[in-house]
Amino acid sequence: MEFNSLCVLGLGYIGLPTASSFATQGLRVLGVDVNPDIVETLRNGDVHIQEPGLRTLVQAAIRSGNLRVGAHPEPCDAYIIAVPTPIQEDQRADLSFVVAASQAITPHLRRGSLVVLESTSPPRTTEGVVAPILEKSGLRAGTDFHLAYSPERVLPGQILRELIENARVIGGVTRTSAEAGRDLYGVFVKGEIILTDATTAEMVKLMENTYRDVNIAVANEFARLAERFGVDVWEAIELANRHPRVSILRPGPGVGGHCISVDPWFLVEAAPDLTPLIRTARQVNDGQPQHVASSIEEALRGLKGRRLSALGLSYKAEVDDLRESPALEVCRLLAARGAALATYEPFAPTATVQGARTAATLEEALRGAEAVILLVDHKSLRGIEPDAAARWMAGRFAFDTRGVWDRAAWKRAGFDLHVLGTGQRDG
Ligand code: SAJ
Repeated sequence: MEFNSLCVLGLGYIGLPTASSFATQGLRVLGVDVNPDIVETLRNGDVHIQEPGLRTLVQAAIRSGNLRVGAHPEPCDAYIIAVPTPIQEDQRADLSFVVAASQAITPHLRRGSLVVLESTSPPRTTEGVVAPILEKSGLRAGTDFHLAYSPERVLPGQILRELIENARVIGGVTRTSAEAGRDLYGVFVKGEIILTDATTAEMVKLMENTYRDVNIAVANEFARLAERFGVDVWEAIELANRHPRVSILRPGPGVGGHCISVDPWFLVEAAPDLTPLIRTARQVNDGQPQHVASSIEEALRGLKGRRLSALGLSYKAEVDDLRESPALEVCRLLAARGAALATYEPFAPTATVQGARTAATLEEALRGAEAVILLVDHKSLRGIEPDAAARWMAGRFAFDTRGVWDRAAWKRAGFDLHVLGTGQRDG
């Protein structure tokens, strides 16, 4: 099949780079977003998301004349739905954006059109939620129009490269629908394109992120065990990973972001009776900020009025994204327990935490502090000079939740350095 026009609904982390990539390959693309601020920003040649290389790509797409942005879809050969599927208070997926996007496409649907859902969704969403809405057009999915699910699998911070190079799974409600999807993504994807059915493709996405969440949960539990038994978990993991069939991930202050901390719940919601392990892994990772805050409180023998400096607020290194960030949660807990906290996030210098002071520079964050806590392993924070920290700070307590600081150097500078997952052995 050949596609000349495409409408991408949702211009976020996935929709915007996807729309731009198609446009720079010559397709006529309409990017649609319900948020008028996003449409306005893009029309003004600006980009609302920080991601390496994205600004250049979007500007090239707009300059080429192939990428337009607007608030409503128009008749096109193909439609990609890339809207958020947030999690509600009760840990169930909020599909209202997927529903609204499907409803917006329905009046424009024609015989032979292709619709692809990319948003991470519970199993059977494509067949059970999207298809019935689109079929209100009077056309039948898989017979009159093509319908497929294709999960995005790109890593924030490396989106542009991974969008092109990663293998892409396309699951159709029929084989012909999957093939239509392959013809569309083949325009810019260089990785392998693998065809399957829609529900398998939905499961693949959820399984990938759940596997990672469970692996991190076991690493966090190993860290707690190591603390109790006087072991250094970082050394133990490194040694265990020498085994040819073992690959343990890294412990830390918890799991954040809008994917791994959310997606496993979609499986728990779909089948609570079958998912005790997945649920427990989520609870272990969600409990990690609490564990870190309590470890700091214990090591400092109390938090009330203590002047602490927390470094890093984003959900992981080298991104400005604060969604579901465990670092933020640790800060909230420390502030709530009475610490006089200063925070510093180099990728989002104006980000605030209730009850804490926002520092614009590292020096401002550290000046006069009794204790420094590393929450995110940004390159610039990993490489902090302990001697400089010692000059600015009033106290000599340091806590590394990422296992990255050079222990000998911090000790040489006079610090009492505590590292998550390392227990003290008596004697
Ligand atoms: N983390 C650890 N220990 C580790 C690895 C990560 O504590 O060893 C923490 C991070 O600090 C962060 C969280 O886990 O808080 C998630 O970070 P991440 O880098 O593992 O993943 P995301 O959420 O940025 O991106 C994931 C990726 N999925 C997988 O690697 C299976 C990406 O490929 C997906 O496209 C993305 O989710 C998504 O959109 O679903």
